[in-house]
Parts: sequence; C-alpha cells; structure tokens
Amino acid sequence: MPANLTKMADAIRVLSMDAVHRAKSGHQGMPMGMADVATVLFTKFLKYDAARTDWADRDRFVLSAGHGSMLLYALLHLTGVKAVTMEQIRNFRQLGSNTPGHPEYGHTPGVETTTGPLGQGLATAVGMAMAERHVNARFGDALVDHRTWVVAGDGCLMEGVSHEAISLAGRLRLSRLTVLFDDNNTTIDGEATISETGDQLARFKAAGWAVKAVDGHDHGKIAAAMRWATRQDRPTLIACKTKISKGAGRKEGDPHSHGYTLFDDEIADSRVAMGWTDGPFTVPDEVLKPWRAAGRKGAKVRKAWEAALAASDLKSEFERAMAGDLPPGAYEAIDAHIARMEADKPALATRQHSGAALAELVPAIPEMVGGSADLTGSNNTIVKGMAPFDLPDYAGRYVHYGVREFGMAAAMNGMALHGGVIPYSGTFLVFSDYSRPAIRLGALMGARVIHVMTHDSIGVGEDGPTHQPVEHVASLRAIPNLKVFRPADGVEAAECWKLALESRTAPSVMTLSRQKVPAVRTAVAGENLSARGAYQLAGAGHPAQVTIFASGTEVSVAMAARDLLEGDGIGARVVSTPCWELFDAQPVDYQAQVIGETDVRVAVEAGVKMGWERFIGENGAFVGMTGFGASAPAEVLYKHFAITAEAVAAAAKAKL
Ligand SMILES: Cc1ncc(C[n+]2csc(CCOP(=O)(O)OP(=O)(O)O)c2C)c(N)n1
Ligand SMILES: [Mg+2]
Repeated sequence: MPANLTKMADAIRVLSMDAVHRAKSGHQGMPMGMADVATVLFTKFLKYDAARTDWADRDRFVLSAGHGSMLLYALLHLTGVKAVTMEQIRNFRQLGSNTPGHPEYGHTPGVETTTGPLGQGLATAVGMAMAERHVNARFGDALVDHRTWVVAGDGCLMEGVSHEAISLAGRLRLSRLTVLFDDNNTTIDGEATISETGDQLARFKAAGWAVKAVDGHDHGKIAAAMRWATRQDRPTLIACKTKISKGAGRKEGDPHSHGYTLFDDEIADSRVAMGWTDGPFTVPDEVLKPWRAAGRKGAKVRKAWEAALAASDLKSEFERAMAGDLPPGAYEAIDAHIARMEADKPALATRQHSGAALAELVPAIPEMVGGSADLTGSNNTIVKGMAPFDLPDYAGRYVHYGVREFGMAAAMNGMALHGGVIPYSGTFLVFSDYSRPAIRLGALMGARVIHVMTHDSIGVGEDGPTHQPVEHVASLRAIPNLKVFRPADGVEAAECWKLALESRTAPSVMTLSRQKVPAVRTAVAGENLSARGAYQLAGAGHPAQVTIFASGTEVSVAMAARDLLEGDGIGARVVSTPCWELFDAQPVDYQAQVIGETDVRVAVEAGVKMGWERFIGENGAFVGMTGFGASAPAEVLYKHFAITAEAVAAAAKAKL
C-alpha cells in the first residue's frame, strides 16, 4: 500500500489527542496543526536514521514551540526510535517517562535541545547551524553536510530573542537553516493579531532571509517549499498557514484550543471525521509501516557516511572533536604559562589574565570558538591570529555576535549541543541578565559553554551603577549545575579556564575584573588549587583567631587585611573561593578543614552578601555591597563603599 501522507499525519494527531487526554494536560493544538508539515519533513527531507539518533551528520530538528512536544514524541515513536515506545507515549508528562511536558535534552533520544521557553529553540538552532558550517569548513563535505530545521510558532517569533537570532543568522547567511513557522494566528490569549501585525515574512526578509508562505495542510505545496528552501543561498522561512487543532472537529481553528484537553466525545468525533477506527494509542500497521520505512530510509546514507569516515584521514580527529575530548597536549602551553606567572607575579586585571590564558589555550584546542557581544576589546576574548567566523567558508574561530547577549548565549548552547565546537564568548557581567535565560537552559541541558563576563563589580568605576554588577554573582551562583568562577589573579584565572574546559556537563561563567589586582598566588602550588573550589591561600602567623573568605579581586583585600590583623598580633588565615560549586562537591572533611574553627569568620566580596552564610555562618561579618554602586573611579568607590583592608580588619576585630 502506498504511503498515505494524510493518514500518517493523522497518526500524529490521534496520538497527540490521546496522550494529552490521558495526561489531563498538555497541548494537542499545535501538533495537530503542524502534523502535515512535520510528516512531509520527516518522510521526504529530513536526513536522519531513527536507529541512530546520535549520527553526527544527521539533520538537526528543533521544536522551538516546545509546548507542542507531542508532535516530536509522536514523530520519534512513529519513525521507530526504540526508546520512545507506545508505553512512553501513554506516560506522557509522567515522572520517569522520556516524554516530559516539554522536550528535554538528554532525556529522549532524538531530542536535540530542551525547548519550552519560547524563542530560545530558534536561537539555539542558529548556533547549531553555525557549528555545522564551522565543522564543515574544518572537515569537509564528505563528513559534515547537514541542515537545521526549526518549528517555531507565533510565540517564538514574538519573543525578543527571535530578533537577535534571525538577524544574526541573516547576516551570516546560514543557508542550511530553515524555520517552519506554524502560522496559525493563535496564541493563548486568542488570535495572535490581538498583539501583533502578523507580517513575519517582511521581518525575516528585512533580516536577510528568503521567505515563502504556503498552505500548511497541502502536502505538495509544503514539499515544494522545502525543496525551494534547500536551494537558497540564505536562511529560509516557510510560513505554513495552518489551523490549530486541525482535525479536531469543532475545535479545529479555535484560538482557544491551544492547551485545551479535548473531551471524550470530541476525540471520538475527530476519529470519525478522520476515518480513524483504531482505539487509543493504537496505530494500524498500514500507517505504522510507511512511518517505520521513513525512519529507516536514512540508514543507507548513514552507512555510506560511516564508510567515508572510516576511509578518511581525518577520522580520529573528527571523532575526537565531536566527542568533545581535548587534544593531546592541550595544557602544555597553559601549564608553562602558570609556572611563569608563579615566578613573575604580574599585576593585571583578571580579564587580562583571562585573555593571556586564552592566548595559550586557543592555539592548542582547535574546537574553541570565541566571540563577544560587541565588547571584544573589553572582554579580552580574542587571541592573535583568530579570524572572524563569516562567509565564505566559516573557518574563522571568532564570532562577532553583535549586541545580542541572549542570542549569543543561546547560539553557544546550540554549538555545544551540535558538537565539534567548544564555544566561549564575552559580555559585561551586568548584562548576564540579558543572557540569563540561555545560561539557565544551558545549565539544565548540561552544555559545555563558557560565558566570559568581565567588569564584575563596582571596580567598573566611572560607567556607574548601570554597569556595576552587585547581585549578579550571587544570582548566578543560585543556578543549579552552573560553575561560577571568580579568579583572584593570573594563576587562578588560568586554573579556572582549565576547569571550565573540563566541565563537560555544566556551563561555566568566568567573572573577571576590569581593574588591576596584585598577584596572590605567589608560591608554586604544583596542582590546580582552584579545582577544590575554595582553599586556604594563607595560614595564620599567630594562633588563628580569624578566617577571611574572599573571591576574585577581593582576595588581595583579604590578604592586606590579614597583614593588618597579624600586625596587631591577631592570627588570621585567608581562604580564596574561586568556585563555590566545586567546593560544594568536595568531601565534607575537606570543607570543614577549609572553613576552619576560628572564632571569627569574615567574608569580603564586592557584591551582595546572599550566600556567604555558607562560609561565615549566621554570626560572621560580611564586607561588601548592600545597594547599587555609583559613578566614580574604582579606587574611590572601594573606599566610599568601605570594601577595604581596614574595613575587613575592623569587622574582624569587632567580632573578637
Ligand atoms: C518565554 C515564554 N513565555 C511564555 C510561555 C507560555 N506559553 C506557552 S505556549 C504560549 C503561546 C504560544 O503561542 P504559539 O507559539 O503561537 O503556540 P500555539 O498556540 O499556536 O500552539 C505561551 C505564551 C512560554 N512557554 N515561554
Ligand atoms: Mg500560534
């Protein structure tokens, strides 16, 4: 029997209705509306092999409108992804299932990225398309030759991040990126046009995309548009005019059917209208067979690709890069650099130290792709010899992201998920608020992405409180599975960079100073002390009465306070805390030993106190910020806000 695309699309519709009905929550409106488009894509265009969802040269499919997760789960089940059984579909949205409410990376084979926060899937997909071009430039067409397809809804395109994503993709002419817009003129509150002019085509066109509108239920026209998309020299938008809940009887096209759970009789009526005689969670053989055939179709191409890889001189290098393993000798140069700094003790801003570390790492690790949101000179993120990532061959390793912090962070997630790239890029720490949603999603997914965040305190100086982070370090430390590094000097900066590169299942934030600091790691350690997260930097001379905890630029303040206290005969030790998350992972006896048993514990950090109780307890003293900063030179501000050695020593004495 020939594959009947309508029946195949109906299978998605029926499974979506059944799963949402059984879970008593979820969204069948979008999956039912986009079932036709998805069926054409997965049977005729998408390059994939359902048996090998990890095939490196597969097309990436991103469901940016993540609430329509049943569309994706139905596709994975129907095409034959083993892990997505009918039992899993029945357990849609239940604890322990691989069919959670929104698609979650790492939970379900075939889910390329976590989506749900609207717009972000699209921005992540831009990064995947960038990584594809870059890895293609390095390894050639025989090994890397795939596309990125995105399903995005009205909501995704309303979100601000979509502007950042599409303008970046348009400028970079990412011709292997296609957005399939579920143009159903529906969001939760009603018709999309209650809050939108509705001319997405004009917007994408202005951003440098090729655009086309099509009836999203006409299989022939959808296929023609997809074929057209594969031939363009720029990214493509296909606005697919669809009806939400297509096939759901009187709910079809109803703007209020976005997340509405159909009643039994409505589902029964829909089945009758579709001519679907099978009961819940049952797909008849004559429909399942062509689906499974579609899922197997790519196996031939995949095997040919594997043969090409096996025959390639680049095989081991390609496999290493895609696996995310660092090359042999990756740390030789940086370790020599650390030894030099222990000897030379240079006083520089930690952003400069970070730049110096990158100068050793970037040449040694070809997967590192850097960039900045238009603050390259301030972030110290570029290294001599790095060419811009751009047309015509995308071999360059430095991305000029433009002033697009959120889009940049999301694109980095996509690059990391794609593989073959270890992305890092910079902005000011205060603007981490702009990129925070992508930092969070990266942490949830466990993506190795390194966010360079300079100008990390009132030490910014004259730019004033709009540019001076106060609560940012604390608020980033609150994100689970995110490593927040705040190195104190050149040695710690280099150590933290190594740790960020080794953090394969968590993103990192490097918070770095604008202002110069003295070296504090002046003795040869012979090991990466920052790896412990916190460690005793200086012991007490006199019997220890005080412990001073600090991070980053305030470690040198703590050291000066220690000198003052010791000068007064008060024994004081100093603990540097470059990464709290790593400290929390240490054995409890190590933690206890570092925190120590002195009567008095003081912390100093040019930010808010939140979280420092971890080190100083409820009775400890904290020297830092209690409100916003001000516009003045950095030294003046440190005095004005009393973040000084004298203040730390006085706070300790007051507690003695
Ligand atoms: C950033 C963000 N804001 C709000 C939501 C909640 N939300 C989920 S779906 C949706 C409406 C989206 O409209 P559209 O993408 O057109 O989906 P459709 O109703 O057509 O299925 C909203 C507001 C979200 N998931 N993410
Ligand atoms: Mg919509």
